[in-house]
Amino acid sequence: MPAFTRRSFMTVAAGVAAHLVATPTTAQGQRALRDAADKTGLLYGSAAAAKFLTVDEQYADLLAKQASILVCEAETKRKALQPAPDRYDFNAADTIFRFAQKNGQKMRGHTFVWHDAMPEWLIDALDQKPRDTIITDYISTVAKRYRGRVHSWDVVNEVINIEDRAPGFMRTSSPWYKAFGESYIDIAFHAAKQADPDAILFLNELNTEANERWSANIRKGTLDLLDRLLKRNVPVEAVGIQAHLKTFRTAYSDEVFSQFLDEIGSRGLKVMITEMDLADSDGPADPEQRDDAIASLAKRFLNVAFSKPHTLGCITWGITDKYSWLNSTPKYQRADGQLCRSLPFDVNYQPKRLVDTMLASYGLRAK
Ligand code: 9MR
Repeated sequence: MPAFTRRSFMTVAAGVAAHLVATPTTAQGQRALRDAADKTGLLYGSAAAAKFLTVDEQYADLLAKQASILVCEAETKRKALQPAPDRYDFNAADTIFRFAQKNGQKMRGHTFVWHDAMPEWLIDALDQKPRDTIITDYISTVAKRYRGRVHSWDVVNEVINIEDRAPGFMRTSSPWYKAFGESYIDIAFHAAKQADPDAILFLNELNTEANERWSANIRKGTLDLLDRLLKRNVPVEAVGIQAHLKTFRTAYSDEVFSQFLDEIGSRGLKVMITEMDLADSDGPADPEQRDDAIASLAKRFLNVAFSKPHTLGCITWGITDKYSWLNSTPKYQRADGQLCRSLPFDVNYQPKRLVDTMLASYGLRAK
C-alpha cells in the first residue's frame, strides 16, 4: 500500500469528502466504546483530568460510560505527586483512582521518570550527583500506594530524542541521563518491579509512528535500547506507542507501523496505544473534511495495531475536544481559531466519525 503522504491524502480527501460525511451512529449516552472493547480482549481508555472531573458532570459521565481504563493526564507525574522532597500530595491522583474504582475501570500509571513535569527541587537535586534513591524511593512510595489498582506503569517516558543527535538516539539532554547515563532506566524498572510486581511495566515512547526518516530513527533507537535492556535483564514488559498522530503533517504507512509492532512482539513484549489523538491544525477549514481524514487515518492505524495479538488496547489522550492539550499548544493551534477535532467526542460531547471507525476497529477483534 502506498505511503500516506500529505499530497495523496489531499487528493483522496477532495474526491471522497462529499460521500464520506456521515452522521455518527453512536448516540451520546451509550457505552459504545467501552462495550465494544469489552467484547474483545482489548481495552479502550482515556486520559482524565481531576480538575474537570470534579466540576463537569457531562465529562465525568462520558468517561465513566466509554472508558474501561483511565490514566491521569497530569496527576501522577512527579511534579504533581512530590512538590517538595519531603512532601507528597496524592489528592488529585486519588480523585481519579476513586472515580475509576467506582466505575469499575482499570488505571494506568503515567509516569515515574520523565524529563518533563519535574518539580524544580528535583532538577536541582539531579545536578548534585544524586544517589539511586532519588529514583527508587519515589517509585517505591508511589507504586506501593497504588499497588493492586494499576494495570500498567509507564516506568520511563520519552527517553529517545533524535534532536539530541546522540549515539543510539538517546535523550542525552534529559537531567536523568546527565545524572546517571542510561542506567537510570535500569534502576527505574527494577524499582518498579520490586514495588508492584503485578503491574505491566512500560517504556512509553513518542513519535514512533510516522513514515518519515526521523521517525525511523526513533524506532531504531527504541528497538536498540530494548535489546540492551533485555540483555541486561531489565524487566521491561511492554512498549507504549503514544500516537499523537499528525493527520495533515506527517506520512503514515501500514507496512512500516506493522513491522515496528512485529519487531516489538518478536522481543516478547506487549504493545499498547497509550496517548492517541489526531492533530488537525494543518487541515482544511471544513470540520467535516477534517473529521473524515482523522477517521480514515485512525482506522488504518488501529486496524494494524489491533491485528497484533500482543496489542493490549488503545487509550486516547482525552475524550472530548473541549479539553485537548492540542488546543493550548501553539504548534498545534489552528490559524483560523477553530478548536482541534482530534478526540472521539466533540466540544459538546457528541460522538464524531472517529468513534464509528474506532468501534469498527474493535469489532474486528471481537470474539
Ligand atoms: O497533556 C498533558 C499536558 O496537559 C501537560 O501540560 C503536559 C506536561 O505535563 O503533558 C501533557 O501530556 C503529555 C504526556 O504526559 C506525555 N506525552 C506527550 C503528552 C502531550 O504533551
